[in-house]
Amino acid sequence: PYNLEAVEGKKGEDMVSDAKVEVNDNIGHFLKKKLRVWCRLSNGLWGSGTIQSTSGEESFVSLSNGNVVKVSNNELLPTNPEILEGVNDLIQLSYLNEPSVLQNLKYIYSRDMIYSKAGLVLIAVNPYKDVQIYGEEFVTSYRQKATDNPHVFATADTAYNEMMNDGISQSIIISGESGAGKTETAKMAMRYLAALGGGNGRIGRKILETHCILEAFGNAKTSKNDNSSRFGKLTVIYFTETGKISGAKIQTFLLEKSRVVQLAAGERSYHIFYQLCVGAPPTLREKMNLKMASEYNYLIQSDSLVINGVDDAKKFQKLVEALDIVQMCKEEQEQAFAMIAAVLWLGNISFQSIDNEHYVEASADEALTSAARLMGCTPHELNQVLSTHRVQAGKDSFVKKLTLQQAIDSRDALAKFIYASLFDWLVEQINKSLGVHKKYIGRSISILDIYGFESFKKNSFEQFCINYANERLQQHFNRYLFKLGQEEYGLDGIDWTKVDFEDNQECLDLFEKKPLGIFSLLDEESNFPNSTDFTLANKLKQHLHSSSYFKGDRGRAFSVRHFAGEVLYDTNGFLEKNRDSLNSDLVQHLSSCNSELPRLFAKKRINQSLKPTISSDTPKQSVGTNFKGQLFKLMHQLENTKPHFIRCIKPNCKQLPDMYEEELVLQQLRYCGILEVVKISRAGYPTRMTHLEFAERYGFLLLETNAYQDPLSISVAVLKQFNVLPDMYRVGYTKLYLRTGQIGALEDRRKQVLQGVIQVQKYFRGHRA
Ligand code: AOV
Ligand code: MG
Repeated sequence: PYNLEAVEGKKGEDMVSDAKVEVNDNIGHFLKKKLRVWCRLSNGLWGSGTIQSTSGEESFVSLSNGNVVKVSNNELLPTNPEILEGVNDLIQLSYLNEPSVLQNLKYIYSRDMIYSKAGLVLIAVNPYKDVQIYGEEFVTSYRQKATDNPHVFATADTAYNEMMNDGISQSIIISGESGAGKTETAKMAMRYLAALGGGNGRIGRKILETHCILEAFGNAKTSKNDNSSRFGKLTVIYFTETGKISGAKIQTFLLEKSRVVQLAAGERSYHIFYQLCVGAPPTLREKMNLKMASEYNYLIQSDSLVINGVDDAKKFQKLVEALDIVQMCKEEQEQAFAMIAAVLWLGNISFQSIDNEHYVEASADEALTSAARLMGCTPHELNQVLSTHRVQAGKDSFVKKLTLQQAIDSRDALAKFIYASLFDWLVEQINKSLGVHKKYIGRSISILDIYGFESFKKNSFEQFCINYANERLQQHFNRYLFKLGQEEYGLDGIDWTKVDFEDNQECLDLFEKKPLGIFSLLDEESNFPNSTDFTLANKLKQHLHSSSYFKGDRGRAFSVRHFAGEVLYDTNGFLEKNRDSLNSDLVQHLSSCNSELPRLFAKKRINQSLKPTISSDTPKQSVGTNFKGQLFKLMHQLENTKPHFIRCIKPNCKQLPDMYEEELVLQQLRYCGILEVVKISRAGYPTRMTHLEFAERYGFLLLETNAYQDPLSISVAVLKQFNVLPDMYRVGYTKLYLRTGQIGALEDRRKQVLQGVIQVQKYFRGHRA
């Protein structure tokens, strides 16, 4: 085992290489020498203290607050020497244990340096305040590689350089719980890339302005995050041969539609509703008969109309500026806002019974007339489509009146459809504006920012889909960092001690297996005419009880053991949301409206339903199955890129600065396997290159060039010449494997030499001229 005394007083660097891969160090040495240790306290947290005495299996530890506690020796862990406090990369810790990792992150966080690394993974702890680390001077210093402190800029820089050097498309994959900082991190990564590949600046600026638009329409205040993304987003930025941005494409995933008509207490609907209500200029207000947010039923149901510290009116100005920048004309902007107002007025439509029967019609009031006008139809037509339903019986059709609940459902379905269609249309418009010439599609950097893992008091179909997406992403993370890496060593003849990790394939099977996985069973039940949320719950319990990731609960509920914790789902509404059926009358109605957008939305829907589906008895692909398919495609897309992972950590649940809740942080580190990542990284050789790649890249640096012929000999000669220690690399049958940090010196040397060559060329050119 690694001897602490022997290296105390040495500088960090040496100590690290001495520390090797000792992970679960023997505490005996610490007991004997009465050193500083971590001990687990009765509240489950870790405290640091000094051993006073040991008898048998127990020790007395004097804590830093003066208290002395008696603890079992099993509850003691070694601390790291002070010189290692606040290391940039967790792989530098001599003793790798949970309290040490926690302490290190806390130390860094308390100094407002929110980034650190766990081997190949960048860790970002949400500061919940403006930290002064994103200014132009930071961009410049990362561009010039003047600093090697971990930063999202550094990660983006690496992705860019690898794309340029290797010609391989890259991805920056950001994960973490809701509120952990994914969206902010993604924006920073794009800002840096825009600065690097800006070209004439316009396209970069456009890409950055899309955030403001998509956040207005796709983000909302939830109980976890005031600006929570309610859709998933992949932004692919394309680059030319010379590294300039040539265009971009945004791909979105499953927007949470239900929020438009239904809100949980304390939450808000999409920002755009409030922004429009308070920010629209007088002429626009008049045109749309716009009122304040507090007058709309869809918005007042949750008692939350404003967000602390957010000026919705100002945000609206920004939104309009952004729409201008992506070249959406004023007319189109107005059409989009009219759809938002139409949704709001739809929510105010009320129904009254006719002739004392239990059938209803819409009250002929301001809401009905305003909604109708905004959609481009008459109040009469709108009433007709909301309160009746055309039924086809053989060749004949007749009109059926609706009950109150049916009419409300039909109104809400229309509102949701309009909103979701508007969102898709906006993304399409933005993509047109960012459009990229086919010639340039090739090198790209994709930035993935999805909705984070969520567990509320009540979890429905939306959380179910969101958490499934996170489960998929976690597997990509695991596979890349653990599985593939380790398998490769074995195949290439490298000696290797395996590091265990939690594979979530079984949990994914629970969702995806056919015919007995949740999605399949859900589809089956969605197609039964008499099914209810209860029959669905029973079916799931009946078929899935044997999975250790599934647990049936009372009534309609069931729970899933996700990688990030157990979540209890309520099947209420699952079938309806999965079917997402829209009465064809509503679509017909929209297609006959006078306004352009409703007609466009209807046309798209009709085209979609004409597309052939996999089996003839399912009229339309369900939402769940469709989402699953989208994610498979996404994963496939990502597998063809070199990934760069960023893990965002939420330091507290209150969205407050300077507050570090150890238990919460620990949970997140555990769930995503950060400790294992560190173990692998420091035991492993994360830089891999084939002998040929290596020889081609660095071979020219050799002083004695003629002595070597084959790539392998050239590679080894390079390593020797640059004094890379034997323990820092391994030679496989096909590849070279290097420990972290080894390639840096070689790259620097290569750059210097190349720069030198360019200088010489310039010199000669100058002389010739
Ligand atoms: P999320 O994207 O991970 O949640 P966000 O990126 O929206 O989380 O971050 C939540 C809030 O934390 C932001 O609105 C900021 O106030 C703050 N924040 C995050 N990162 C930073 C940073 N680097 N500097 C300053 N403040 C920050 V969700 O989309 O809910 O899964 O669905
Ligand atoms: Mg987000």
